[in-house]
Amino acid sequence: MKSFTLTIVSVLALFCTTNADFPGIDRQDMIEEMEHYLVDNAGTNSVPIVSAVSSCSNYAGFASDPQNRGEQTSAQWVRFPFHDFVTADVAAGTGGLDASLGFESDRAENHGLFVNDTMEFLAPTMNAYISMADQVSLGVLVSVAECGGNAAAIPLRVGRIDALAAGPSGVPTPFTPIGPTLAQFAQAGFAANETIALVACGHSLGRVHAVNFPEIVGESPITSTNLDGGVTFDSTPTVLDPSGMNEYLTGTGSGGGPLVTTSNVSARSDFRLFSSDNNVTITNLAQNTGRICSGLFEKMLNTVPSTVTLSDPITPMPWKIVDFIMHCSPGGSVRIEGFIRALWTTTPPPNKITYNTVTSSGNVSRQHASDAASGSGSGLFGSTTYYHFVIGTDSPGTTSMNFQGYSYPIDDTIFVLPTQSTVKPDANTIEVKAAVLTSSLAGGTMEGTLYVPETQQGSMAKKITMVTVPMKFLSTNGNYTLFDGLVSVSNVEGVIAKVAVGSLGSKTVKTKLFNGGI
Ligand code: HEM
Ligand SMILES: *[C@@H]1O[C@H](CO)[C@@H](O)[C@H](O)[C@H]1NC(C)=O
Ligand SMILES: *[C@@H]1O[C@H](CO)[C@@H](O)[C@H](O)[C@H]1NC(C)=O
Ligand SMILES: *[C@@H]1O[C@H](CO)[C@@H](O)[C@H](O)[C@H]1NC(C)=O
Ligand SMILES: *[C@@H]1O[C@H](CO)[C@@H](O)[C@H](O)[C@H]1NC(C)=O
Ligand SMILES: *[C@@H]1O[C@H](CO)[C@@H](O)[C@H](O)[C@H]1NC(C)=O
Ligand SMILES: CC(=O)N[C@H]1CO[C@H](CO)[C@@H](O)[C@@H]1O
Repeated sequence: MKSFTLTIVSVLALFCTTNADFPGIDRQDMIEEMEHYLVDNAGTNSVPIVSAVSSCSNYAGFASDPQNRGEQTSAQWVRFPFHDFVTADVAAGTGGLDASLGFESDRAENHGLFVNDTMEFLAPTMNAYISMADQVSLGVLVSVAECGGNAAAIPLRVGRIDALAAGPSGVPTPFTPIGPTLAQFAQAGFAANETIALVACGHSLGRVHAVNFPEIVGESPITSTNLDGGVTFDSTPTVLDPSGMNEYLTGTGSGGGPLVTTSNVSARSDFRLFSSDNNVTITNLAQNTGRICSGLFEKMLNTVPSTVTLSDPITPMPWKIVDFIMHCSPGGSVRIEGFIRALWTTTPPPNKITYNTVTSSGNVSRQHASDAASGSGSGLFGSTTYYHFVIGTDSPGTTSMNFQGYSYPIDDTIFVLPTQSTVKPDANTIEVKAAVLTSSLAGGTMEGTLYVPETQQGSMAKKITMVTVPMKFLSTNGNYTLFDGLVSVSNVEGVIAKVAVGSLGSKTVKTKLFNGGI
């Protein structure tokens, strides 16, 4: 009994001290997923996130009559992390960017469409590799990039963990006096001058809406082409630039916007902040807007609970493998298949890519050629070209595929068989087939895991649930033993699968690569 308790405790300790990503999900896969979202913006294999803020004035939210709403997605995406992170207590190591705001949309301090518009838009693209909070960070980066800034200005990291419940309240409002406002930001790690600058950076984009704050801007801004009655902070609400700061300092244009000029003096929170140090910070910020705003946005996005370990910054990969799948024939021969992605700016890559495979004993295969280029895309970091490949491997024992100086690790000891596995969206079932080397099975048995994004109460963000797939013996194929398992799930979209025999785990695979997968 005693040793049983000790075992449980040490297993828990292991989970807590390593990192708190989902057990069984590799950091490298999280990094490559974020890289994909960052690079693949349009065309083949693209992710519809950058398009939501392209152009910067676009509204991709869910309110009716969107063209006449007076809303702007890039502004919503920059406002979201402020309301999410500012209740952090950095000394205690709690709170920060964790998407807890998704549960807090009904609080008066978070009034507006921005919380649920952001959560609803980003929910379909979250999965066990990429949390909602990581997507919120990406949202700020792409908004900056599309609103006059630079996509490389904010180094993007992954590893944020989503909260599963609301956090504390305390977001400053326009009526909050300056003392408590600065105290709240200080608790979240921002000095007074950083607070002034961060607020001014945020308020370079977007509007105060009459439907949210009639006591600040009145109701006259509401018209048939501005249904929410948006009043801009400055004369360039779709550019992250110093115009609002200069208009405040010189009394021109919007004069710094509604939170400076409103007749309701108690709601002049921007005026109180900007003037609190004799305009020193705002004057300096107007000279270096891009650099200072990017740095402060980065600090905001990287304010995370002490349980989170963020990755190194994501860098676009000139070469990578996507949608990698493995096959095992009845006789036990193994084939690998997938796409090579080239990322380039000026010189187009060749029409075919040559590659080889390498075994653990150092045997190098002859050079193979991919199929001809079959897809292309574009994005913030350049153009992409895709090449399908499929080849038999010297298995068991193949450990990598190599081309253009890039090496992709392969594990032919235990692997999911996507083209023999099936998703039935109507029945909400997923059938997983997988192979393991009989010598590695060593009389044991296989277990599968699905990482399923599920809807949850109180937030439009999804939560990832790990579903166990009981696996049964299916067949012996040469050196391999195949297993098969079927489970019901609450949702079949964005699911990731993995199999394991004891501590020997396979690579994870998106079930969109299965038959019928979405
Ligand atoms: C004392 C701190 C702050 C106060 C009192 C405040 C207050 C407000 C208010 C009242 C609005 C109007 C919202 C609406 O009607 O839709 C607004 C909009 C906005 N705020 Fe702040 N804010 C503060 C700090 C920040 C910070 C730190 C950021 C980001 C770094 C930020 C980014 C934005 C953006 C982008 C908008 C425009 C939203 C849109 O057009 O949908 N704010 N803010
Ligand atoms: C805030 O003040 C510190 C210390 O003087 C300075 O190093 C920093 O650059 C200032 N930041 C901003 C945004 O003004
Ligand atoms: C300012 O707004 C507050 C909150 O709505 C309201 O109580 C107050 O009467 C307003 N003051 C003026 C002068 O309009
Ligand atoms: C700061 O600038 C504002 C706007 O120009 C002005 O009203 C205010 O008097 C200035 N405050 C100080 C202390 O310079
Ligand atoms: C290495 O490759 C050669 C030629 O393809 C083959 O004959 C040999 O069996 C391989 N050795 C191992 C250890 O796989
Ligand atoms: C946002 O969505 C959540 C979850 O569906 C819901 O509980 C909440 O009331 C919504 N908030 C607003 C302001 O509509
Ligand atoms: C690693 C492994 O189990 N290899 C075996 C594959 O099958 C051949 C033929 O049965 C065996 O000789 C290998 O040892």
